[in-house]
Amino acid sequence: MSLKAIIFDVDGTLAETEKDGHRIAFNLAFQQADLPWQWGVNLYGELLEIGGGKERLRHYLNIYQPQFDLREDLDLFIRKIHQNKSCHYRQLLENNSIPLRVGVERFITEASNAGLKLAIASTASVENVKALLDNSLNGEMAKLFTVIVAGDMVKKKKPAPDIYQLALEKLNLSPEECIAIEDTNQGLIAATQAGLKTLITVNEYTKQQNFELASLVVNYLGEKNNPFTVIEGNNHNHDYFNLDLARKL
Ligand code: XBP
Repeated sequence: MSLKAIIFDVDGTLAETEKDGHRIAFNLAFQQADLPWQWGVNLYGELLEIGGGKERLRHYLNIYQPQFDLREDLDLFIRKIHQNKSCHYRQLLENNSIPLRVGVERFITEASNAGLKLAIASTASVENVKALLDNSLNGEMAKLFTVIVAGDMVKKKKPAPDIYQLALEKLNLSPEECIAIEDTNQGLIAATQAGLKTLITVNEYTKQQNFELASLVVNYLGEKNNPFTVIEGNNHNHDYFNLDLARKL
């Protein structure tokens, strides 16, 4: 079956938004609420095990702040902090946009020019996904994606396959006609369970994770003059990720 669409994860895959985006935004929201919490780079790496900003905060409260005297309803508290965090995140992107990872712009342009559909399947909230797209490629990036599914559009977040299944449904394609691009083990499990072949582009937070289900694991998509490093799998003699290699996965 021929390749018809590419489904992208967002945070960590399109851009390194976790350490310098979401993490900083959480800390600003804590400060704003007079909470003495600071999520350092290492702690944030541990917290990333939990997908979804609201779910991550709930986990942090349970595990790291069990004595915290919550004077209001827990769901309301989490919603409020997350809402403020999202405002800070969007502000950070507007003031100082986080660059796309190596090869992302080239590859999405190549795929789109070749008539393939592009989709997004993210655990982050839709607003935060759109904020990244609106602040990339001079505001032209969102237009390239036919389908954007994210956050609370499904009940179960990654590693559950639901978000990828929803993307496939909206694309009206079978998993054999698409590939997924991810950066985490949870994302890989989600995509694989939805029947998708998956390319992994690792980052500092995820490079030690288990990617044995992936078709190929590289450090980034790469460019002709900035080739990728293959970590696991068959690169079919390619130096960077392009459509020809995507069709061979
Ligand atoms: C990444 C996530 C998100 C972000 C925070 O999703 O797990 O939770 O860290 O975003 P993906 P929100 O890699 O699937 O794009 O605060 O908007 O949830």
